[in-house]
Order: sequence, then structure tokens, then C-alpha cells
Amino acid sequence: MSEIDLFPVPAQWAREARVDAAGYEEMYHRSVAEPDVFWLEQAQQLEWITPPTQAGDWSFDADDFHIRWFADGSLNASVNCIDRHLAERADQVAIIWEPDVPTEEPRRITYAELHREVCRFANVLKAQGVAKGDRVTVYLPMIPEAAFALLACARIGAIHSVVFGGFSPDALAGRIEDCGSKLVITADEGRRGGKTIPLKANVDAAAASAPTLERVLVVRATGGDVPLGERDTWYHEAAADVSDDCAPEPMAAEDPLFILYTSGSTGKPKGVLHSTGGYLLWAAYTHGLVFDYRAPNVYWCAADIGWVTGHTYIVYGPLANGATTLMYEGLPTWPDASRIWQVVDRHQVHTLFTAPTALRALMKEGDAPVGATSRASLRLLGTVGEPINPEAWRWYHDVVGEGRSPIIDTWWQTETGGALIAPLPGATDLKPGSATKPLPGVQPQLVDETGKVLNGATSGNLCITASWPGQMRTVWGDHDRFFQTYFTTYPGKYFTGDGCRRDEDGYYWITGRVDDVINVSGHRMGTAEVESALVLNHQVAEAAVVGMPHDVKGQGIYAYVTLKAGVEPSDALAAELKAWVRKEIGPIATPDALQFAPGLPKTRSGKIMRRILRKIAEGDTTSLGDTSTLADPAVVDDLVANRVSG
Ligand code: 6R9
Repeated sequence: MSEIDLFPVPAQWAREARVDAAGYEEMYHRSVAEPDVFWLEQAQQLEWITPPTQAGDWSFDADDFHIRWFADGSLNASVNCIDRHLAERADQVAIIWEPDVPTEEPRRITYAELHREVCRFANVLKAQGVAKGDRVTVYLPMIPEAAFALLACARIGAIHSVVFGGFSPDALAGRIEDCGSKLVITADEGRRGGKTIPLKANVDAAAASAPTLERVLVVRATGGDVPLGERDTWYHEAAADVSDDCAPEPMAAEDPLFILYTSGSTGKPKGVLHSTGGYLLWAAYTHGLVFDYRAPNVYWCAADIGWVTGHTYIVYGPLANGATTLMYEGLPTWPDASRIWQVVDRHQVHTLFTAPTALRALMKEGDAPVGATSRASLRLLGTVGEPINPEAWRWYHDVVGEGRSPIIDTWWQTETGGALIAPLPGATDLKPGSATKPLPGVQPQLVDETGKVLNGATSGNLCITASWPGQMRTVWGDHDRFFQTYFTTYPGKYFTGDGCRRDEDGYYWITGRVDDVINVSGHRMGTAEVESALVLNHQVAEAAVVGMPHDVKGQGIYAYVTLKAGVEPSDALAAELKAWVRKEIGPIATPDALQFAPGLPKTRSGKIMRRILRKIAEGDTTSLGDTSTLADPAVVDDLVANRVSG
């Protein structure tokens, strides 16, 4: 190992952290050697109604496929995130809310207030007819009511399904229908970076193609002029005369807590289902370990609640651990590139958790906007969502953290519930660009294409061989798809879809997806989803979408489009089709580059050779590999000649 690439644990962290290097080794060993004992012990960090006597009960094999954790235990997630803290920290701030507009006042919600707000919200949901097991779709901006709504669902045993506010009415309708939600919680409008998002209008548009939708609860956020129809109720009116106490619903550990839709390599987005006990424990356990959280430090995860990171590391993990969690309505770069650091100073943030794409965008603005702020409160810096390039890692470490704060690069997925591979601040020496080592309880394995296990320093496809409590339990409504997607590529193992290198020190380096999923600014997009949106347009005959390198987003979207006979390509049509995708799915799916292709490179059996399309999109046209198996090799020359830049 070259010394230059190793950042040892800072002395203060080594002294003060709960887990040091020896502690990690011991914990890891125990988690694998005696998983039942280990997990029943860890489970004690939650408050149970009935404490579990069983830990993991699972099999990844086809003939006995099942995953259960703590199955005889019962609990309520909102009690764990709120009620149990009241004796000790009723007056501690639970949520700091920082508004989009810097001149507006932040909100500070104590645990006692959170209890009242969540109980009221829960009572409103009950009055709207929501009962245990019902699905509730949440389409809200980053306002405290988003956290209240999630916890209120948890309190009464309803299953929340959050849809990111940037998704279009069509994408929203699909997600409402798939899980059969009768109620949507939204706001008049959202705000972000000075722009407003017409959330309520989007729900109205979605309703036309979402027949299961019966009622809409509207939170007043901006005060915009939004007409209410027959199925709509203002939240503040409904909350005016409900009690501020609500008895929590006892839930079995395996009862669902939430559904969150995510993109896969094929088909429509999957409703990833998480359980109450296992997920909540994973959220609390990993938040406690990787951020070594101590009250009353201010902890800020700058994700959106529409993604799993917001679920686990803004709401469930920190609140289960009695933290002060900061929720930010806006963008890190608005009104200018200092904003994120001003928020750090304003609230004396101790731990900041953000994404490589945000760091790259900030880095582009130079060091001056950072230097204009103090950041003296920072002690820990986290990252998530995509591989972090060593250059961005070093900038985060040296410029933002002034060398003081370890960089906690957490690798995980919507499916995993929380971090699986990540350093511990008091235990793990860091290497820029590596998520380092598996957390106790996590058993990664690298395999080759044929499934052969690769040992030692090597590269391969990343699998996890043993279940962990935070593992997803099913795809909503399609258990067979769950099994097929994750457990059949390498039988008996969970396949992550990621490629990975393991070095001579046993450090893991995630290299990115090996399937047709692309990672745009840390957001997962299935190429198939963008292709389906394009071919819905009457002018499009066929489309193929691949990722291309992008210096801020990590990956951009490159679309090849074959038009129907008689339709002429033009710049105007390219712009029209980009706008079409934006409208069909949402702004995050807008192609960065769109090339008209008279033909796509296909094998004689009609399979599109994406390998070639990726190479052309990357601008690497010298090594296209073997094109002799193509039905018409000439199409490649045309594609190379007419490549567009993003
Ligand atoms: C939490 C989240 C999951 C995919 C995952 C991988 C990529 C996430 C990463 C990372 C390298 C990290 N990914 N964290 N790659 N280093 N620290 O992002 O969930 O939206 O489901 O995306 O993101 O490719 O498979 P999700």
C-alpha cells in the first residue's frame, strides 16, 4: 500500500469513537461467527413491544426462498423515533428545517413537538380512512411535513410510498397504481433553488390515469393559489380539530414499513419493500456506527426524502438514535456556491453527508466560495450515491474539511436499506475512492461472469452471500420478480448489479453498474425506462439509451433515436424529444445528448449491441471491438460520423 494513498484515522477519532480498529475486527468476526447472538444483541438498541427471540431466518435458494428477521418481535417505528426519546430529550431539537430562501427563518422542531405533529398527522390520516396495511403515496417537497407524514404512516401501520417531487404526473400515476394507493399526500407547490414545482397540479394530472386514487391531502407550503376539488382536503384544516395524541399501532417486525420505487435494468420501476423491524434496526445500527452519532451534534444528510438516502439517513436512522437532523429545502448551489457551507455555519453542522455529484458541481466553482465560510464545526464528511472520484474525495477532505474530518464513503442501494460497505471514523484508515470495508454483518463476495468465486486481490461482480436485517423483502406485488432479479444470476447469492475491485488490503472499490442501469447525479435510471418513454412518441420508431461520462453528473444520458419513415431529423426535433422524455418521466431523465440513427447496431438475432453504443457515446471510437457479428456493420460508420456531444 503506498503511504500517499492512505489517510489514517485522525487521533481524536481514534480516541473518542465508540469503535476502534480492534473493536471493528472483533465485531466483524462475531457477526459472522455467531450471527444470531450478535443480531439479538444489536436488536436491543430498538424499543420493542415484544422483544424478538429469533434473529435471521432466511434462505436465498430457489426451493426454500425466504427472508425474515426478528420474526417473533413487535414494535412501532414512530415510537422508536420519537416517544422513547421524550423522557430524556423532549426539548432537544429533533429536526432543523432550513428553507430554500436564505433570508427566511429556519424552523426548529423539538422531540416533544415532533410527537404532537406526528400524532396529529396520524389522526388526520385515520380520519381520511387510512388503516393498517393501506398504501399512502407521499409526493411532498423537503418540508418538515414530509418527515411528519412518514412517521404518521408508521404510527398507524400504513405503508408509505414516497415519490420524488421531480417526477412527472405520468411517473407518479404509475407508482400510485402499482401499489394501489387510495390517498396521496402532497403540497400546493414545492420550492427548490428559487423555482416552484406545481405538485398539486401534477397530482391532478396524475389522477386522470390513476383510478385507485380517492383522496388527496394538501399541505400548504408556499401559499400559492391552488384550487381544491372534491377529492382534496387542506391538511391544516383537517388537523385543526384532531387530538395531538395517537396510540401507536403494534407492528410485527416483518410487517412492511414502506415501499420505494427504484429503477432496474428491465421493465418498469420496482416497488422495493422494506420491513419494520429489520429495516429500522439497520437504519439505526448503521447511522450509529458510520457516523458515531452523539447528541446534540447537528447532523445533516443533504439528500432528498424521495430517495432511500433521505428515508434512512434523514428520517429513520437519525431519529431512532435521538439525533438532531437537518432537513434542507433547497439546492447546495443556490443562490450561490457558498450556500451549502453557509448552512453548515448557520447551524453549526458536525456531520455532513452528501453526494459526489454535488461535490463535483461545487468544486467547479473553485475554492473561494468554500474559503468564504468557516466550517469550523465540521468533524465528519459522508458521501453516497455513486463512486467518488479521488479528485473530488481529496477536495472534500482537504478544502472542505481542512484535513480534519474523515470521509465516510458509504456504498449501498435502495434494496439494502442502509450502508453495507463503509469506513468507521474511529476504525478505518481511508483510501480516496474506496468505500473501504464491509460493516459487521455484511459478507461480500466477488464472482466472475460464470459465478466462480474470486479470492484475494481481484475484480468481479459484487454479491452478498448472507442476509442482513435491512435487506428488502420483496418487490411489491411481484415476489417472483424479486427472486428473479437478485437471486438467479448467481444462485444462492444476492447480486448487487455492481462491479467491484478488492485490493491487497481487502478494501472494496465499487466500479459502477454492470447492468443497464445508469447513475445520473446519483439517481438511478433504467435505460429501458428512457427508451420506453422515447418510443411512446409517434415520430420515434426505435430508441437505445446508454450512459456517457459527464464531469458533474458522473454519467449523462445518451439516446440514439431512429425516426419513423418520413420524419426528418432536425435540431428542433432533438430538442422536442428531450423535452418529451422530461415530461414523461421527469427532469432527471432528460437526455444530455440525442443522436438520430438511421439504424442501430444489431446482431443477426436482433439484439442491440449496447457495447458499441456505449463506446461511441464515450467518444472512444477507435476500439469498437468485433463488429463482424452485426447484421449491418455499415450502421456503425454512420453512428461514428454523426456522434453528438452532450
Ligand atoms: C444509496 C443509493 C444504488 C447504486 C449502487 C451503486 C451506486 C451508491 C455508492 C455507489 C459507489 C458508493 N452507489 N453508493 N457506488 N460508491 N458509495 O444510492 O441507492 O439509488 O438505489 O443506487 O448506486 O451503483 O448499486 P440507489
